[in-house]
Amino acid sequence: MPQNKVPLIKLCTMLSKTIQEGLNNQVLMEAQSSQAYLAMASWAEIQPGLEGVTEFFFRQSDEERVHMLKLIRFINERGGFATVPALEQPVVTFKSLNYVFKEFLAHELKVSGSINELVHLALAEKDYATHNFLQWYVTEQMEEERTARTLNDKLEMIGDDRSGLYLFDRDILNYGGQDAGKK
Ligand code: OFO
Repeated sequence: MPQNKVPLIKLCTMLSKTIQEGLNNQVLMEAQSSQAYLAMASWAEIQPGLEGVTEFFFRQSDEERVHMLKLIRFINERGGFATVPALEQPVVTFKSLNYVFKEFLAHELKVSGSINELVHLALAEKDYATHNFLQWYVTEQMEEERTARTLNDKLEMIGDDRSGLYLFDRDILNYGGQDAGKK
């Protein structure tokens, strides 16, 4: 090949096939999270008086997209190929605000489980760079689970008290979601 020609395909990858698949599955999961929270934001926006909850889920959706991008960049930087996945339509209507937040917590627990599996895989494959990269997600999941639990506890406490719900909506932006776009 002439010296000034750059090969179109990187010849070596530092990611095993298993790790690459695992990371690409996580790309899908973060994209699904972003869509799921976008649907929650859109539902909240057409309910009366949920401006805070609406903004919280719009931010949460943006954050998940940032998490997805971070994975895509890592996979490609390590010589792999991040594949952008197709997405199914998320749940778009919700029977109550409490149900939205229960779904939020359930979703975060599922994502934590998936991150834990990936960490386990990285160790089993002796891929310490990926293991190190994933620690950011471990910490992030701890924070997001805590936020989701706290908000569920508050809603439980509030019950049907409308002034409590008013304060919940007013104060929700103090919990999570404020880092969207910073990572
Ligand atoms: Fe991607 O941070 Fe939770 O899900």
